[in-house]
Amino acid sequence: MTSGPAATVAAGRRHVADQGAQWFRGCFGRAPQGVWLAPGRVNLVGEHTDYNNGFVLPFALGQGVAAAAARRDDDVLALRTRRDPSAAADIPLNRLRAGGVSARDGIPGWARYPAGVAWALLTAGHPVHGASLAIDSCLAGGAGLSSSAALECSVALTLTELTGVTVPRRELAALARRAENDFVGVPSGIMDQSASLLCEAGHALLLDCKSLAATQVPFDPAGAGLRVLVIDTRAKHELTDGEYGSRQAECAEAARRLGVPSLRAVTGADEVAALDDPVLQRRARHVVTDNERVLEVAALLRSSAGGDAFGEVGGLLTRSHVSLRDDFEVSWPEADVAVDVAVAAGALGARMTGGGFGGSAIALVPDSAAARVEEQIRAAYAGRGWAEPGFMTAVPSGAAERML
Ligand code: GAF
Repeated sequence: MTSGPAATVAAGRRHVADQGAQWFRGCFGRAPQGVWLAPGRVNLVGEHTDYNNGFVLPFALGQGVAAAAARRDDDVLALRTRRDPSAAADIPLNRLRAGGVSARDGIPGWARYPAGVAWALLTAGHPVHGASLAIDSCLAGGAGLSSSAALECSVALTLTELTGVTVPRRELAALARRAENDFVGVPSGIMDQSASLLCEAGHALLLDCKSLAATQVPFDPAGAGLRVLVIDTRAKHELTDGEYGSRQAECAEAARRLGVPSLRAVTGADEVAALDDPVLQRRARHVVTDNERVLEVAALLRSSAGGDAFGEVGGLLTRSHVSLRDDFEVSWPEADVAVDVAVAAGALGARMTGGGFGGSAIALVPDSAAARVEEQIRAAYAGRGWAEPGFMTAVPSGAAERML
C-alpha cells in the first residue's frame, strides 16, 4: 500500500467525493452520474501581479470543492450545498441565457458562483443541460485559499462533462473567471482558476498572465525535509469589500501615468521613481519587484529542484511579504505576526498568501522546526487575545479531476 503525502491527498479527495455523492442522494433521491473535484491553491509568490499582466507561482492544494451531479430533463440548474442546506436554488437555464448579469438577482450568494459558470458557458456558445448539483467541500471558506475558484472550476468541469463537450482547460479557467467578474461581480484576476485547473502534483505553476503561458516548475519541499505550513489567521477575507478593486485602480493609474499598457511593461524598480504620487509609486514598486521575485524563485526551484536553493527561496518569500505589507498595504496584523514569529522560530521564509486583508499566511519550515513554529505562533496569538490560528501542511497537488 502506498503512503506519504500524495496518498493522503488522494484519500482525502476520495473522502470528500464520497461524502458529496451521499449528500447528492440525500438531496435528490438518486445516485449522481459523477463527482468532480477542483482544488484550492496556495500562492507561493507573485501577489496582485496577475491583473497587472505579470507572473504568479501558485500550487494546487490537496483540499478542494466537490460537485456531485446528474443531468435533468427540465432545463433547470438545481443547486444544493452541504455548508448551508437551507440556501437551495433552482434556476431555469433560460433565465441565465436571457438575463445576463441581472439574472443573478434573487439567487443566494453562494449559488451565484455555479450559476455564473453556467451563464459564462452559455454566453460563450457552449451547450449546458439542466443538471442537479450537490456541493461539498473540505476547504475552509474565507481562508484566502481560493474556495470560490475551486467551486467555479468544479462546476465548470461538471457542466461540460455532463453535457459531453470538451472545453480546453485554459478556456475553462477564463470562463470561470468571467463568471466571477461579470456575474458575481468580484473583480479577481486569472491566477486562482488557472491554479485549480492546470496545476500538476509535485509542481508549482509559473503562469505568465500576459501570454497565459503556463510552465510546471518542480516543487517538492517534503523531499528536502521541509513543509509549506499554512497558517489560517482566522481573520476572514473578502474580495468584495472594495480594497481589492481600489488596488487594481491604483495599478491601472500608475501604468497610465508611466505611459505603459500595464505594470508588466515596467521591468526595473528604479523606473517607478518617475511617479510623483508616493502611493502609486509604492503600489507599482510592489508589482515590479514581486514579478522579479516570481522569476527568481522559479529559477531557483528549477536549478536544483529545490534542495540547496530553499534557503534563498525562503528569503524571497519574506521579502515579498514585506513588500505587500509596506508598499502594497494589503497585509493584516495577524499575518504580520505569523510571519515574524515563524521566521524567528526557524522558518526559512514566510508571507501572506492570496488577496490580503485576512485569510492565510504560509511559512517554509524545516520539518524539525515545525512544532516550534506552530507553538510560538499559537502563543503569540494567545498573548494578544486573538482567536487560535489553524495549521495545515500544503502538499503541491494535481488539478481538478473527475473522482467518481
Ligand atoms: C485573489 C484574486 F482572486 C487573484 O486573482 C489574485 O489577484 C490574488 O487575490 C492576489 O494575488 O486571490
